Amino acid sequence: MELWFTEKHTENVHFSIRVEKQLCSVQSEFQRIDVFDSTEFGRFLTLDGLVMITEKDEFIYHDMIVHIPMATNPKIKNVLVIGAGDGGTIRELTRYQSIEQIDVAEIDEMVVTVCREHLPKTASRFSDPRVVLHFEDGLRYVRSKTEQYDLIIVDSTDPFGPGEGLFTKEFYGNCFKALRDDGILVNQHESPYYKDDVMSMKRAHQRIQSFFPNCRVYQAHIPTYPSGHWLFGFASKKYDPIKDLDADLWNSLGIKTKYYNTELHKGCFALPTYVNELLENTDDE
Ligand code: AG3
Repeated sequence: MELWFTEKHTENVHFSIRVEKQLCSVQSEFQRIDVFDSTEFGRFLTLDGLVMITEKDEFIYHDMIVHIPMATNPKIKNVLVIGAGDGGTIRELTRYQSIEQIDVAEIDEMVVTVCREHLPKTASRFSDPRVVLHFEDGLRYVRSKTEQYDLIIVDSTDPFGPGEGLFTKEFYGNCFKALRDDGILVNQHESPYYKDDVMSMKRAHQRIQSFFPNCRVYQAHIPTYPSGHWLFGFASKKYDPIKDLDADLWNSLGIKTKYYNTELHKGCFALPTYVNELLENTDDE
C-alpha cells in the first residue's frame, strides 16, 4: 500500500510526497497539525494541510529569514519572532552570541509541543535562556510594544487561517512602532508564481512599503513550497541590506551555513524581471 500526502498548490496543480508513516495528527484550538515521515524529505510538518517545513529543505528558509538581517546589522540584540513554532528560526538566531533576548509570539502552543516531540532538529533551542515564549497572537502582542526591538521576524503561515492578521496594515504599522530607529522587519513573503500567491505577496509589499522607507524583496528556492520559488521581505527605517552588508565581519563570526553566504546575500535581491514588475504594480484597496 502506498500512502501520499498531497497539497493543492492551485486548483490545477497538486504536490505530493510519498509518506512512510504518519507520526502525529492533532487538532488544536487554531488548526490541524500533522507530522509525517518520508523517504525523500525526512520528517515534515503540515498545518491545515499545507507544508510548513521538511527536514530536508528547512535550512534554506531558516538561513534566509535569519542571516540576511543579522548580516546586515550584526549589532542586533533584541529580537521578536512571530510564529516560528517549529523552532527553526530560533535555532539560527541562537547561533549569534551577540543577541541578548529573543521574544517569540506564537499563537498555538500545540505546534511547539508537537515539534519538540517530533521535529527535534528544528525545535532544538527553545530552552536557550535568551528565548522567551509568549503563547499569544502576534498581532495582539506587537500592539503594545514601542521602540523595543532591533529586529522583527515574521515567520508566519500563509495569509489565511491563524496567520491572516500578520499580513494586515495594522500589523505592519505596529511592527514599525515596535522597532527602534534602525530596526529591521523581515517577513516570509509568499511566492511570485501562482495567481493567489501573487496577490498575497503584492499586497504584503504594498502595505509594508506604506510604513518603511527602505523596502526590498529577496528570493530563495524552496522545493516543497508552491512553485519552489519563494520570497522574503526586508524593510528597515535605516538599513540597506546590500550597501550595509559588512561581509568580512559576518564571515569572521564563523557561523557555518548550508544555504546562506555573503555572495548570495547580494545576489538574492536581484529578482527576475516579471517579479520586479509585479512589485512595481501594486494597488492595494
Ligand atoms: N512558514 C511559511 C510556510 C508557507 C508555506 N506555504 C505553503 N506550503 N502553502 C514556514 C514556517 C517555517 N518556520
